[in-house]
Amino acid sequence: MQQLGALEDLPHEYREALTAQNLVPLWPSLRALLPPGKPALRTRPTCWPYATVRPLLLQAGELTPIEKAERRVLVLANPGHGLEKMQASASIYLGMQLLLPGEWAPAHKHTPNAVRMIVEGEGAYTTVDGEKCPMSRGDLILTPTGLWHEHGHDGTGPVVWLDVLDLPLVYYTETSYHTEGKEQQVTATLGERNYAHGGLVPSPLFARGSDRCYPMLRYPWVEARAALTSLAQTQAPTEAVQVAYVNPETGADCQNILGYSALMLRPGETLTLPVRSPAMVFHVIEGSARIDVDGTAFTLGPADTCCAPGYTPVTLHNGFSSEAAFIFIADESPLHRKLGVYEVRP
Ligand code: 1HN
Repeated sequence: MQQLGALEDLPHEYREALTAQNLVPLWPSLRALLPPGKPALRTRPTCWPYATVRPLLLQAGELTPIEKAERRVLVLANPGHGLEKMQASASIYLGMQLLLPGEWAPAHKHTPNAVRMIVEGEGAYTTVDGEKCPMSRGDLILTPTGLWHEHGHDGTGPVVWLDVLDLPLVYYTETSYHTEGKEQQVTATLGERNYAHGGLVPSPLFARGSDRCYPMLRYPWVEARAALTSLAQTQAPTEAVQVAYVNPETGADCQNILGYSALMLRPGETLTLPVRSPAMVFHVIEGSARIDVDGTAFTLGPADTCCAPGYTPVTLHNGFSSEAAFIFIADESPLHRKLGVYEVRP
């Protein structure tokens, strides 16, 4: 490959003349912008064990009242991007949020899309677009772009959830902002009930399609788990047991930018994932797994979270011979497909 000229090769006065006119020579940066064969990856394989996050999050509950935080969150920041960037990967933001009994996180809406994966506790709920969604371990609740949302807690113990947002991308595109709102009236029954039976959607008077862009906001863990365990009974042992969280009206990804799925690792199973362009996040719901990201191995138990950069080999292994592991996965594939940069490497 041709070695290109460096900035230092240019006369000092010439460089100053360029700078004074807001001009920059491309060739000294061309190889860094377009590295050969594979992108330069800032995203580092990183693990956030819940045993280390939880006490610090509970301490935040003592140090900072909810009124002073609005959302009491510890961000899972990837050191490869710099902690101050508060991103897990190029397009994924992760945070662990704590809500204590009686607390209230007031209504707002914003341009980034969010989902919540409930990690611990009972009695909290989030109201999204007038739909009051109860929160239980493993439930996935969508808060798509532009929908009002607020969180409350009628229970007795701490409730913790994992927030996943496309905030780094939305922020980068200079489209990130929020609007404060008033407490919502609960106006809708749970939309999920209309899609509780596979392959059947409401079709009143032969019409088809909901008038809502996001007809299903809550994906209960009992349903996702049941789908995985029944798939495991019919799937060939060589096929991965994985389900995608989709819009039940269209079958498309449930959100525009990040994709969500749940995976069951059978007892003793080892799964080598295809090497793909999107970065991924793994969060263990039940059981445990060893996740090997190009030679960096993490052992994850319930509520532990890790991330892997794109273009990188990832192997998942369930060392238990008797118990299945259930893993929630977030990735950047809807974004990569829309951009036309989605790749699977041989
Ligand atoms: C947000 O609105 C929530 O509503 C949580 O709970 C985390 C992180 C960045 C920006 C907005 C929430 C967030 C957030």
